[in-house]
Amino acid sequence: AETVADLCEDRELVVASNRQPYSHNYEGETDDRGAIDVDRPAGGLTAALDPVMQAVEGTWVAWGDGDADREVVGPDDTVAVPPEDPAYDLKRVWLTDEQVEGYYRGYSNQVLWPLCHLDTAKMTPREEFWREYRETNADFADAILDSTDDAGSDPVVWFQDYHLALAPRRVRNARPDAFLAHFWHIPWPSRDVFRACPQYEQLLDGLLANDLVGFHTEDYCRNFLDCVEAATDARVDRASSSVSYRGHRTFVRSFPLGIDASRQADLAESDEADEWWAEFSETHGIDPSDTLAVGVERLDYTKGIEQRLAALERFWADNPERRGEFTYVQKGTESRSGIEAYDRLQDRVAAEIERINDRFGTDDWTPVIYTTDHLPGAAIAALYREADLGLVTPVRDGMNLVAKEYVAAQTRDPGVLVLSELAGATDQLGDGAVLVHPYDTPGFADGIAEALSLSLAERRTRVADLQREVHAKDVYEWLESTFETAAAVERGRRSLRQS
Ligand code: GDG
Repeated sequence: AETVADLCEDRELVVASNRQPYSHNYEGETDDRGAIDVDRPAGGLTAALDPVMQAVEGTWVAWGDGDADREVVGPDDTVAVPPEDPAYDLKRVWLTDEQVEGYYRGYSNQVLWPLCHLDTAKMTPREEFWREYRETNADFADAILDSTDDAGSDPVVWFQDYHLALAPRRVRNARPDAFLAHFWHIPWPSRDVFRACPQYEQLLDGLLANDLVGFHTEDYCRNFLDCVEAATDARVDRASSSVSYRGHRTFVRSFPLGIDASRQADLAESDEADEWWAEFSETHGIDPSDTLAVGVERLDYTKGIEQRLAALERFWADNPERRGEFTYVQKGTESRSGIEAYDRLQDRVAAEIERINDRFGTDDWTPVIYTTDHLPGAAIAALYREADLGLVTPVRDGMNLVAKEYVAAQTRDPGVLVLSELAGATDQLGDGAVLVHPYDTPGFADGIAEALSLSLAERRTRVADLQREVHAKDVYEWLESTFETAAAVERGRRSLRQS
């Protein structure tokens, strides 16, 4: 919070993201308009940013959803949070059904998401998706401007992710004095892939209104600079990793996001984790002597779940002695349902698991235990802790925080991280993991066998190395380095203005 306070001094800090840090809901049945409940921050990023926002008393602009969210806001659409000790403003942006369909489910998740994960065949660039995306970005920008109107000069605005690529330009036009930063949580594709998007120029124009654009890895930064160079008349300076465009300079930097590693380790050792595991292992007949692998994700085609199931099937086929003893737990929460690619994936994953279980399963052993439930954090930590292998094998992933959580949760007999070459996290964790290629089924199956063969001493060394990395580069370090860089860029900008 100190680094953030340094940058913000007497300036207003505004964070803008699609998802809100707190959501309000009616208790009990949906049509019971009685007491209102608050859902707490869930994700690691929200949990890390929340105390910072409390310390600097900023404003968080996000999509508000539902009647209870509406009931608690004031005339400026703002509610003070956290509820028990209000410290900062949550300003809600309301979306029409058309906006939810076009901006969120449409352009964000059926154009930008597949584009940035190099799956252009899944792109659905409908005209109305783009229209709603533009309008919603304008709504976000207006809400941001509204919340900075009466603040002192030079507000600091920090945009999160691919939902808000256009908002920075509109804020910039109205507030040339503002300091604008953006963090992009998913990969940035190479320039030939990026061109597959019909609106590639407008997207770059929006993002280049920022003073600082952050990505998880150096590769994504380089791809971004390549795109800017190929598609605009901007001047790209590789030495300083910056872009001069329309009289404005944008710095491009990598900030690999981390997790709250200490919290994850504590969760893994919590009573709640123990209790959940006792019940889960009992229900599914898992013995302490069994070998266990785990996969934790949203059901998304980027996560490589089908490819992983193929490799596991190959492993059981090649290693019959492991049947009855080596079990895989897949936690796959439904996500973005109603979008065809996601509905089809859900069906295929369920069918594949059923087929594999029919092929190898016996009266007292199920090869793949499958749950689509959203589990409490302690349950996820228990799964990580108990698993001998953490299978994190996306076909493409901006970072992948599950890989880091698995590492941090190895508080007992250390397990092995089996990691895809194609995850952003591989830059940091590749050395201590067993690396596999998600599409190389036989190689992947061999990787599983290799991971299972590692000695205790070898597993300890690997986990110790990985834990050092995950604890040193945690989410708090990420915040600090982001704001340190932002402050340095801002100092440069001011001295330029004065000269
Ligand atoms: C995007 C990028 C990037 C999952 N199921 C449950 C649950 N989870 C939690 C995990 C983890 C998080 O969700 C998933 O984070 P990832 O990073 O793995 O993936 P995305 O959701 O795709 O996130 C990604 C990230 O943004 C951050 O920049 O790393 O590359 O795609 O924390 O533990 N948590 C609980 N119950 C569940 O059932 N409590």
